[in-house]
Amino acid sequence: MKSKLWITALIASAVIATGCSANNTNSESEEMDHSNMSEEEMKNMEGMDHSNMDMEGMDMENGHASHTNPLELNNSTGENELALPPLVEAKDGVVDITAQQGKTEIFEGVQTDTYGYNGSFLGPVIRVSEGETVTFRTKNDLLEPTTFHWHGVDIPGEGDGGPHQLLQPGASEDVKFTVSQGASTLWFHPHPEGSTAEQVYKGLAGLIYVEDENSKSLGLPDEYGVNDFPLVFQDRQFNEDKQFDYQAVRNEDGTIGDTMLVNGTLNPKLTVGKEKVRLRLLNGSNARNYTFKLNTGDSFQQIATDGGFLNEPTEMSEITLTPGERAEIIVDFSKYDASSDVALVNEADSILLPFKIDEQKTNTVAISETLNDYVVTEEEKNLSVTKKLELFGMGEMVYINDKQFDINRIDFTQKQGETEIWEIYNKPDMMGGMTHPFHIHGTQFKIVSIDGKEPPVELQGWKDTVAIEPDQKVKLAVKFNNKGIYMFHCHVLEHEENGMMGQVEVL
Ligand SMILES: [Cu+2]
Repeated sequence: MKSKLWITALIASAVIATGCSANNTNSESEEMDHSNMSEEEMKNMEGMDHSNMDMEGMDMENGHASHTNPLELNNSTGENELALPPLVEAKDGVVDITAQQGKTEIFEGVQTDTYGYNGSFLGPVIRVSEGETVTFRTKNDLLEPTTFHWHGVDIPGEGDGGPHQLLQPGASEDVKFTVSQGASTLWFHPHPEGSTAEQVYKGLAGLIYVEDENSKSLGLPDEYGVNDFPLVFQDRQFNEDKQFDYQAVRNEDGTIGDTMLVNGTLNPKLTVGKEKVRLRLLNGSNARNYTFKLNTGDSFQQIATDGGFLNEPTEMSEITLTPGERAEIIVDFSKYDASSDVALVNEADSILLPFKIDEQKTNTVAISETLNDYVVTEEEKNLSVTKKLELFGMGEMVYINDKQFDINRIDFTQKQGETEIWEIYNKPDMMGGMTHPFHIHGTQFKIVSIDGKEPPVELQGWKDTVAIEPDQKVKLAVKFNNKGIYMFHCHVLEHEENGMMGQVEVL
């Protein structure tokens, strides 16, 4: 089987080489070029059984290579006001979170079968504060096993919700921990081995806001749903009946779609005041990357990375997020008026989220010039590399250090509270390779260097997911504050599922 797969992959590689760029961007829309393929090869491909043998890096149904995110995104018509997830806080120290199935009217008059937390689709925003001891009372009301993984949360391994903590249908579990990290926008999603990608695709994803003393004193817009908005970006592909048919559209190199949902809303618009507004961006997609910018060409300020504030608001004209990554930005709408055509767009100028300006709503906030005291110390810069990881492959043949995930194998150990330098190299393949968003559970790390250089200012902050381009070598300073077993993996969910994942045990 293995050798057959390799041959298949070689054919596929040869075929898609023409249309594949080294960068996994979504700016291109292209059909696969079959011109350099022999008739014999074409016949073989047509006769192939896709049910148990997928073409690596290639989606035969749609006739294109996934390497380049070829499905173009729709433009939001802006006909629907953006859905705002319910904001929940602990009551008597407890937050109830139930994974359930339901039906959601995404398209007018049509019920789509979906998954959600505490509702039919997606999840709430759970707001906690640093120092607070909280119990997440999780319950699985699905008809299949799931887990509850807290992405970016500094939490003991036994509560992390990795593949070891499978919750059977009908089962409940309390996850109690003390919030020990600063203000940040984190998220949660399932992580069961073999069905993470499909469960997320159907709607299991929610946000966690951590607040602290600092975040309240910075003058940042922080009125939820007024001048502080969560934005969860997910591309999906619906079938003719407007249903998710994940298995039909699954792509081994990352499932993408042509239909943009923001907070689960199709064709969304967001009404904002003529004022500074804080947008908390999450790339919650299985595989698509986004480069966010304003259609006006105006810049905005980035204030936070995955796990906390940047030291200063940073002027940006665009920002790229790979799956799992977050950023907080401040957009100053005071220079626009009700007639302005302002929208958040993607790199290829597809309209993601048009804004409507409500001129009656104004507020002058003075945002602090200093937000954080993040630093990569000289000591951390001088530490030698103690863990080396090599990411390689595509499709079903994705590896970390030539190995695929085995739940019974611990790949590394690390001591609690000790900083180690992890060096991660994305080894290119014969086609150049693709960007892998590399994520470590249970910690926020610092990027020490990218190809030996200091990271750009927008990456000088706490991170839990880092985009590593082909042939790039990234050094991370990693410290775990808790003990237990944690996953590290590519956050292209299909890559993770295909084995691009390992385990570190913190002792
Ligand atoms: Cu990957």
